[in-house]
Amino acid sequence: MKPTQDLIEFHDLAPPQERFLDAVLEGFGRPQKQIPCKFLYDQRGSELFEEICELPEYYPTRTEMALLERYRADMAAAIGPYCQLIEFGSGASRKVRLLLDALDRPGAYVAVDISKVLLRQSAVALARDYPELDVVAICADYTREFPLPPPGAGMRVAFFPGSTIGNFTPAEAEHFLANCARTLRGGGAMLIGVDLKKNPSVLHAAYNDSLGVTADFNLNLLTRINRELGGDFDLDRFRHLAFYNDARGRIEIYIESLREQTVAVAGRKFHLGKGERIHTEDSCKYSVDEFRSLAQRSGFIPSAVWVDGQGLFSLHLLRAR
Ligand code: AVI
Repeated sequence: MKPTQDLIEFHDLAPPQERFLDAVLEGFGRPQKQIPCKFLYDQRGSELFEEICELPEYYPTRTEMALLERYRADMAAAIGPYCQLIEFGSGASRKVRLLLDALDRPGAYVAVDISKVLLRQSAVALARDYPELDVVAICADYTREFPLPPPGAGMRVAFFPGSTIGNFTPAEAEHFLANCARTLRGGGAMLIGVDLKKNPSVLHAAYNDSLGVTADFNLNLLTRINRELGGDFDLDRFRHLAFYNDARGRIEIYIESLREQTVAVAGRKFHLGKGERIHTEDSCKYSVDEFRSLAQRSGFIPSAVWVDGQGLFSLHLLRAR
């Protein structure tokens, strides 16, 4: 068996970490208190998110997997042989295997993720299972520009599943897609998973699951502040709040204070009124046409789109101009 270091090419391009403390102090200083959603994903938060993906109410993961399984031959036909597949936020590199199994002699897989340990483990495991594939792992923040290996003989394809694009504001999404379109220009394409607008009761259930896993995922931010920033949040004095904002087409997620209270973070005191909310995440939902327009504005030519029979989730193939 090849030694691990010979199986993959690894590049550490991780930016100096934005300090959690700075983000919390800055966010708590705003009229609408907020914490950027990327801080939800510490070790425990990532584990809880994996649990969310298995919940009966959380349809996106299984619906997207089913779409990939059902239509991957069409996707592979549109992509052609020897492609270079670049996955943003590759995590455990699970979904990409469905695609790799259908592709015609894929040339290279470039996994990009900010979580170094998971990235390396998953890339090595994948390289062992796909010995013909060149596997490159890049530890980077994919929302910023970073160098990629040169394209190969086939199409360069960016893979961005999971509707993570929904956690960006529409303006951020357009900016991110425009950067991708630039990277992929000259014949490249993007395959991206996008959660669809639907009956709000389905969305409400997906973000307010009956086991309370999403609540734990959200409130874990306070546990993280207590542990890492010397916070004194009493979790019993807060609750998870998630609802669909119809006008803005998004699920909004907050931590709500159940009473008037003062909390400390790194020796600084903050007042919270009863019912006051800390904004922790948005999850934007798009109709197929809305997303195609967004992609077009970003420099892509929308090509095929695959949607499940219940109209829950979409996978778009976008061609770069
Ligand atoms: C990662 N992201 C696509 C998830 C979503 O559905 O917006 C994050 C999430 N937050 C609560 N549940 C899931």
